[in-house]
Amino acid sequence: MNYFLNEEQKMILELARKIAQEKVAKVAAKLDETEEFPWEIIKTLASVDLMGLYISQEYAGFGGGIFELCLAVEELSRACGGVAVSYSANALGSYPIILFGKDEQKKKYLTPIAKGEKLAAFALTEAEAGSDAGSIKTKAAPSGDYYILNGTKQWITNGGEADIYTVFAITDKSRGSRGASAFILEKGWDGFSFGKKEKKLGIRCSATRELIFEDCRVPKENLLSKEGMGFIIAMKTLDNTRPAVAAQALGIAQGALDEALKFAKTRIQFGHPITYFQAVQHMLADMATQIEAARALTYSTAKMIDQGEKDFSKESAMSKLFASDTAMKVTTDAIQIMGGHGYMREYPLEKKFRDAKITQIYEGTNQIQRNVIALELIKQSQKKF
Ligand code: COS
Repeated sequence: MNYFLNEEQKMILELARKIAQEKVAKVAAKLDETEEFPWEIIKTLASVDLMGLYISQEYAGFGGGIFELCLAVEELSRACGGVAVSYSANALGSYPIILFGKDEQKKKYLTPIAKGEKLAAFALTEAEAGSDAGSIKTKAAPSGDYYILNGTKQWITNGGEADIYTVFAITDKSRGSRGASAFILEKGWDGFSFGKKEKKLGIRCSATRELIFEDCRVPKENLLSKEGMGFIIAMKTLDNTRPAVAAQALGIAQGALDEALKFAKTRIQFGHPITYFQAVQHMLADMATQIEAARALTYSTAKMIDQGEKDFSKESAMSKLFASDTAMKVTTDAIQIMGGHGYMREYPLEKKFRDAKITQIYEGTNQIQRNVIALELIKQSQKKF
């Protein structure tokens, strides 16, 4: 399929592909085993200016958007889903500032992120606030020139590794989700510490930790937008970044198809490579078709966002839903084609299968995506008729 990339987009794709093939693929299995954060790769990405792809040139970024981010995430993910999410969680942490930051906040925080000097993270989830993001309990109480934060965030990607955190906390309990506010926090501040690194099924080299706030003093100038805007900031951020999860899923699926096809062409059974058999051919055909459909949906959504469309919650949720379900299906079938080989850790497929699962869960489970799609569908149909 030709997506008519411009020269800059072709360059981004080729650069990300080269790094994925030459640097990431070689260490993916080792990083999975050691669960070591991929700092070397992040430094390489920074050295070729890929860390600030979606940040405006005014703040030292490349000036691209979600589409460019998706191109890079997809390529990295073809080689390793864990590396890809460490890269894209940086965007997730940056987007509240990109969308709602004041100029001084953007200058101070986006510039080092764009240069790859600092890494960002997004902290919304809590032990009792996963799908129900409106029920967070972390509190931010005003006190002079500061807010005092108390509470714990759970399962924060890039937690402990990142320097800059966009954190959501309640400033007015009586207003429900409308009482939430968003803040920018820095690693190292008094009263801000981290829990242990979680052990995960997949994306193992990425860091997932608790963030613990104990009377953490946050300067008032680090409030994003206004008090009470936190939930909207979180929702708008997720609308923007869900296509990047779709791109991660797409990359995992494409990587799995690449492996299965390579194997099937050389695996001889009953006197033929197994690509000779229609049962295998049909599985390969379905995998390729689903991947291309997911890519078309994801790229169209990313372009819709970058073109400045106002309303894209539905399309964003659709991309994430369809691409992540595709990744799960394709990695399952890729293992089936490779049989026992696919199941063995000697081959990269079992890791891709483990990495795929999280894409159906984070940045909103696929059940939440279906809720978002259905509600938007109903809302839009009421507007039309
Ligand atoms: N953009 C802008 N505003 C939005 C919005 C969006 N995408 N989604 C909701 N809002 C607004 C609503 O319009 C409503 O505004 P008012 O207070 O003015 O009426 C407010 O936010 C509350 O919306 P709603 O009542 O729909 O919120 P719910 O508590 O029912 O939650 C879901 C809605 C389930 C969609 C939300 O909690 C969600 O996305 N959950 C998943 C969270 C998630 O992705 N977690 C992963 C964290 S990052 S790994």
